[in-house]
Amino acid sequence: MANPLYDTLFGKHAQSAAVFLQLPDGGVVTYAAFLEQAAQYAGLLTELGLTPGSRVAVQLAKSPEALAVYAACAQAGLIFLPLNTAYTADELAYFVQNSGAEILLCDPTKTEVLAPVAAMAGAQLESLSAQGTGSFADKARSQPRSFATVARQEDDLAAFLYTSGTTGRSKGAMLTQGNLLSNAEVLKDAWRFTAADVLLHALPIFHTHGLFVATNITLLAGGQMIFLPAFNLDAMIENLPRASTLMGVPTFYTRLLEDARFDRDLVAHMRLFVSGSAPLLAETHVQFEARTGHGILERYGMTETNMNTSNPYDGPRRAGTVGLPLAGVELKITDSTTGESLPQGEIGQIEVRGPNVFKGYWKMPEKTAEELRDDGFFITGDLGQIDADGYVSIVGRNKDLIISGGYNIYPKEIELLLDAQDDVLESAVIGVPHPDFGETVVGILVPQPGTTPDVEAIKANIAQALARFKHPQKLILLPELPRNTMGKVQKKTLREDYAGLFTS
Ligand code: MLC
Ligand code: AMP
Repeated sequence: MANPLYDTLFGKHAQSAAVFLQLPDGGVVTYAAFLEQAAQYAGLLTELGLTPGSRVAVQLAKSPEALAVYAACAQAGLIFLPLNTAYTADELAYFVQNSGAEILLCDPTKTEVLAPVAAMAGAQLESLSAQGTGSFADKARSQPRSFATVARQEDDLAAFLYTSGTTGRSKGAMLTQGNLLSNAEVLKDAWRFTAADVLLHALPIFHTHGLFVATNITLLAGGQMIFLPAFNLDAMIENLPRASTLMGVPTFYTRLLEDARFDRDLVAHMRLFVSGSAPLLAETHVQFEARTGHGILERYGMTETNMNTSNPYDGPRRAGTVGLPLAGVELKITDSTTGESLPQGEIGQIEVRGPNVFKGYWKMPEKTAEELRDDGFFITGDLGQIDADGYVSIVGRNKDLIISGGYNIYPKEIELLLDAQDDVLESAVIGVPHPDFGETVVGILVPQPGTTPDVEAIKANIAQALARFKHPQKLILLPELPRNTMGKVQKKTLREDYAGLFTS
């Protein structure tokens, strides 16, 4: 096959007049039209000097155009690097520089603030809006509507997704064509996706869940997506009657359950509800089933591995578990000190191996070696256990990570910033339970002796540096941090002390 990812997900639909995307304004995008658009983008990216293996950094609002850039990258053999639209210019600078992206695509409203970012990284800057305007769109219009697909192999890189680390520095997870394809194929079968499916798509398309899970499976099956720009309760209620499946983070489901319009009749025709990216509370699962008669299918994955486990399509979907390893995925529970496998039933670190597991972190061989073993097992940083029937439960994390509304937040990144603020001696950032986001961020500040930090000034500095979803919802001053006898900060104590901040 000339280009496995492009041919299998996109190319086979090139002549298809079937609908791919349904838009909120009532418009539709057919497969053929989508792929013509992608071909024009592939032509332009090539004309702009990008060659197979070049990185294409994009910070674009969710739209058919933004998705077409993904298809264009696949067709031209370029590495797609999508970035959260909430990232600030400071955050973006690191990604563009670190990845060596040759081009940064952004919204036309952001070109001024991002021009210095692109210039510093030596990247070209082009703009593309959700309405199809901007310099990139203008230049693409004169490109041919077909493009000679660049030959690639399964082992060639298709995408970089940045994921933060415990040291505070983000790492570019390198995903191959084979990683993405193998997972899409397994999930399409496991979840029985067909061309008759209409997926209600309200997730962002810069992360694994919305891009590689939801979109790739739909493409593979030849189905449709109702493509909402973001999650909005009214739009969800309005569109559910036309959908057959929904994929969401737990916040989607808790928000739907809070709305009286969300009842059994509204979703009686639905085939499947999938949840992932963060723990779905067992009580949410139970409440959802009682309300709708549908058992949410919970699955477990991550940026570096795509999906690892899933509850069964047929068979019990067990609340509080993430189901069984997917076909082709090996999963074991190991002792975090020795790395040895633990007997069934014991709690330990989750390790996975399979065609879904990434190639490593871009230009970070030491980090890669720490997490990806020579024998191919990836140490996920999640703690879990396997029951007698093979169902996996995630019981905690071996990594200092907060998941808020499905977004990962690494405390170290925020602590480094807080520590650098005037009159701050040190800080600790923790996640505490939150009714809407599952967890949310709280910052604890220890003042320099004899000083009182200016909390408002600190908040302003955080706003300048970090995406909104990473901002601590509360900053608390404490005279000192709890430490154990070794001097290590006891975050567990802090989490217990502040557990009721947002829930009681
Ligand atoms: C938005 N805000 C958040 C937030 N999302 N704050 C914390 N955590 C979040 N997740 C901010 C907004 O900027 C806003 O700030 C305020 O919180 C309230 O906004 P909102 O309107 O209530 O939120 P909303 O925009 O509706 O977004 C919530 C959400 C969204 C849950 C719909 O965050 C979302 O789509 N999350 C999905 C993330 C995702 O796709 N994760 C998959 C990762 S892949 P202000 O200042 O304006 O009030 C992965 C692998 C795997 O993990 O297994 O899937
Ligand atoms: P990310 O790095 O954004 O891909 O997030 C991956 C992390 O999300 C995993 O390592 C888990 O900690 C968490 N995660 C994903 N799915 C689930 C789930 N169903 N239940 C609990 N945690 C999950």
